[in-house]
Amino acid sequence: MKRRSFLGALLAAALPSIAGAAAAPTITVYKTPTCGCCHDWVAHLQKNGFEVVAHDVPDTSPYRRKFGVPDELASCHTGVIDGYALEGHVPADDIKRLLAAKPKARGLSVPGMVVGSPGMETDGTRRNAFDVVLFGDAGVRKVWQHYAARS
Ligand SMILES: [Cu+2]
Repeated sequence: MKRRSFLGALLAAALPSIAGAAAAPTITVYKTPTCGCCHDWVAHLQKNGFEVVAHDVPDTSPYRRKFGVPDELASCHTGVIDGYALEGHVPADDIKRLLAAKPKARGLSVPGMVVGSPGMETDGTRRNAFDVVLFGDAGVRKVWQHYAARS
């Protein structure tokens, strides 16, 4: 599995045009091994057509730093796709829109752990309101998508 993903990465690096045409873009995810909601977020991505390569790491903060996620936007896991960071429980639709629009930014974050965001579902359809934040360097922040509360 490790070896296969390494070969996949090599191929993607060597053949960017072919990789770009692939139907299922790959999201690399860094999470801690005991994180249940991280696992559920990965399942949400897969259900929505993404390939996911998940790595269990003891601490995700070095990956946040590596991919330019500011501390105040931190959550439980850090993903990366096409050079964009994905922090926390970002919905698959917002990632698809990001990849289509290709804005000049570092990535998307759903800071914290919002009840009702993908992978954070509790009872039924209950959801707290949350924003998916598009972030860039020098403190640039934009609301990429707002989700209203639901009971
Ligand atoms: Cu979480």
